[in-house]
Amino acid sequence: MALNLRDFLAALGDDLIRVDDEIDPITQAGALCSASPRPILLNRLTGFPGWKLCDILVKDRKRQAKALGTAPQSVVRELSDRMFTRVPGGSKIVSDGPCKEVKLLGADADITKLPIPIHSEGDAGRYLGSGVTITKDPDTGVRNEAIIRALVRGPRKMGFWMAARHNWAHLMKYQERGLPAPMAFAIGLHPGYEILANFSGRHEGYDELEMGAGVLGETLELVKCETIDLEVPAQAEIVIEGVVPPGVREPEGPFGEFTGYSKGAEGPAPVFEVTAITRRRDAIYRHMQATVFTDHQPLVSVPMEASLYRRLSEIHGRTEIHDVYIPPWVTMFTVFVQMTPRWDGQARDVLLGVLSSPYLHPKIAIAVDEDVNIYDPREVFWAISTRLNPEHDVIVIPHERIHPLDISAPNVDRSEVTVMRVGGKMAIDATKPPLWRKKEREEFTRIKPKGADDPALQALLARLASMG
Ligand SMILES: [Mn+2]
Repeated sequence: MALNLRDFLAALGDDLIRVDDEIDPITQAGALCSASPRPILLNRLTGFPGWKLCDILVKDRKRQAKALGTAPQSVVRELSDRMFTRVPGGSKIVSDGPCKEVKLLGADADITKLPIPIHSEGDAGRYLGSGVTITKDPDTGVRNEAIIRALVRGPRKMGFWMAARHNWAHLMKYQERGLPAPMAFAIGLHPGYEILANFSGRHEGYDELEMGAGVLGETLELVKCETIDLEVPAQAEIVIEGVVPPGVREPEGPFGEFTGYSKGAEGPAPVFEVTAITRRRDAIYRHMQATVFTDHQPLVSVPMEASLYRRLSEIHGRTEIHDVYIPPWVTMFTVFVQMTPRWDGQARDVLLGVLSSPYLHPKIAIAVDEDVNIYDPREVFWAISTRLNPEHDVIVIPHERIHPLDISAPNVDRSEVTVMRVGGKMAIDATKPPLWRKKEREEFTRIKPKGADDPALQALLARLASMG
């Protein structure tokens, strides 16, 4: 049974918010998806008869767990284990698939006929922000995936900004040879694949979708594109095929991003020329609203949390890391680590590990102990307030490379490669004294209100907790 978007939506049951009112996807979907607390499906789209649009599939741990087939409290550990032990999953080329039910070639391949929304006020236009972007290394034949932003510039033309370094390296190889680079956008996959598409670490000999197949425990079915030399997931709702002509640059942006701002990356950018659209007959448009507190942050932060979990666990040979959390409300720039430090300096080294990883996002790293709930910001601020001595426990590191969309630091170069920002990073060690300082650590044992463990009070305590 091949995993796909529509089966995932069906399995959500009443968890899925179904909107039957007629909605203009271009001008109204952005606000609705942004406000939706859980998965949403727009059933009637003005100007796009027969189409549906969905979003907000993996915003919180509960739905991430559903996408990955695990429990909410073990998303990070389980994903980390599967990503690095089951890799790579199998893939096979099949001759046909659901994404080929409708084939639109030449002038019929008109992307303006897809219900692609304007995400935010002030955006340069309609943006495809949900396409799993597929390229191939012309030397090794290994594909790469990432999710990028692409501006609809006409029926068969998009402009795009690409921070994804592996895809970019592929495009540059074609450009150096003066050749158009084949590229495809696969829209509407099972969200487990969408999460893995955002993995940024090294993968040699396999791509992110095959990594996803390993994580999800299935064999990925791929079909060949109609007009370019590339393979795409057979179960996709929609596939846009095309080429990136070498050396062509045109203005792109502004585009409201996951940071809550629309500035930071606009400028000359490559273009994508559409050669074909293939899709399911009753295709569902998977949107990823790119504003704050949407799917946009967890789609990137979940593989980042899992990668960091593994990376940090290896510091000093073995470090007891319990969980890693990058809340959607910190725009991926702050990372919470729950750990038990054994030795002096261990928490600091873990924090430095957070700040120097395959990912450029982490700017602020905060470590707390196992008795602090990292999913409750009040708990984290309690730990910072009571366990932190700022003259010893805060490290500010100057002159680091930071995320291209972090406009708090200056853009030092808008080169061919990417926006280059250089700024500070900060490590905050809010852990207790380490295990080997037993006596000092004990002083930080949290007090419990009298009666907290009294069996006779448990029902009443639960009732009070539920009333908060
Ligand atoms: Mn990659």
